[in-house]
Amino acid sequence: MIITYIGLGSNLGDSKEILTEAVAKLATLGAVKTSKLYQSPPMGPQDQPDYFNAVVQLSTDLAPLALLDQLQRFEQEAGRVRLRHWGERTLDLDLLIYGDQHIQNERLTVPHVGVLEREFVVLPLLDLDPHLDVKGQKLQDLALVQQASLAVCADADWATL
Ligand code: ROI
Repeated sequence: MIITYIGLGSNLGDSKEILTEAVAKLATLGAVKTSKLYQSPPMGPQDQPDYFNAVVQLSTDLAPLALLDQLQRFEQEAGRVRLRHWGERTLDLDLLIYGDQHIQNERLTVPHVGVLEREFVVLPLLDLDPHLDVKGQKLQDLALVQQASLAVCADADWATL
C-alpha cells in the first residue's frame, strides 16, 4: 500500500459539489482522508473566480500511471472544461506525491512542481501530515506557510455529505 496525495481544485460550476463527488470517486481507489476545504485567489489570470482547493490522502495499490489514468477519467466524468491556459476549470486532480518516489516521464512529474510553491497545495498537505517532508524540505518550515492568504471554508469533514 502506497500513501499518495492528490490535489483537488475547481472554480467552475458548483465547486463544492464537484469536489465532494471527486472525493467519493477517489474513495473507490483506496482509503481516503481529506484536508480542510479552502478558497484561494487564482494563480494565473486574475479575471477568473476564486478556486476551491483541498488535498486528499489516498492509500492505494495502483501504480502511478494507473492512478493517473483514474484521475483523468474522474476529471472527464466531471465534465471537465478548461477555457484557457492557467484559466478556469471544472475539476483538476493532480498527483502530488506518491510514497517517497521520484517520477519523471512525459505524463508525470512527481513530486508535483507545485508542492513546495503553492500555498493552496502546501496548507492542505499540512492538515493531513504536519511533519511532511518533500525533497528534503519540511513543508511547515516554508516561508509561504506564515504568509498564506487562504480562507478555510470548511473543516476536514466537508466531503461527507
Ligand atoms: N489557482 C488556485 N488558487 N487554485 C488552483 O487549484 C489553481 N489551479 C490551476 C491554476 C490555473 C494554476 N491556478 C490555480 O491550475
